[in-house]
Amino acid sequence: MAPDPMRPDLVDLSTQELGILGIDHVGIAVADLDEAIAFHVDVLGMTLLHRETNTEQLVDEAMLAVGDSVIQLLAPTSEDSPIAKFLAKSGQGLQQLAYRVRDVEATSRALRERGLTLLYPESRKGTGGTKINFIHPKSAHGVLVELVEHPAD
Ligand code: CMX
Repeated sequence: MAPDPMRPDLVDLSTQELGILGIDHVGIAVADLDEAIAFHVDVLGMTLLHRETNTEQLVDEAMLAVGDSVIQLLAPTSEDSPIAKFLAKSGQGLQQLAYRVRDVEATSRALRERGLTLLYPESRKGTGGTKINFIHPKSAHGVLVELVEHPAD
């Protein structure tokens, strides 16, 4: 990224220096998790990697492998779930783009310093023992961006 002459206070950080390692997964909001898993496995030939309920995020979710990539299916467990709100407003579809990061607190801090709105003051529990935070879609060209730190990274 070229230095911004209007913001000499900002250091010229690359995605590597921000600790953004690559795309972790793409998340799809679905109404019925079993039906969506069956479609992705039986029709599209993907492999079911993992399934869990996240009581903090109020979602039933599944991770599926497609080649070297992963998609996440998300169904609401209650009317208060962000996924329930998304389904009510937009219907089923792409809900989030998730980047794998080395250190979610460090990346969140660096992005806040650059004026972005992060949803949580501290990271929360994500899929499979990960730590997560989100960039609000209004700060990221209309995309809900999840930052995911894996325990092994
Ligand atoms: N992608 C893009 N835009 C979105 C969006 C999404 N997923 N969800 C909401 N928006 C837009 C709305 O359409 C709305 O836009 P307009 O003002 O132009 O109509 C705007 O964002 C509204 O934002 P808001 O009033 O602040 O909040 P909402 O009640 O719509 O909630 C959000 C949005 C992102 C704060 C909420 O969905 C949230 O907290 N998400 C993070 C948690 C989450 O998604 N958990 C489930 C997944 C868990 C996991 O991945 O493990």
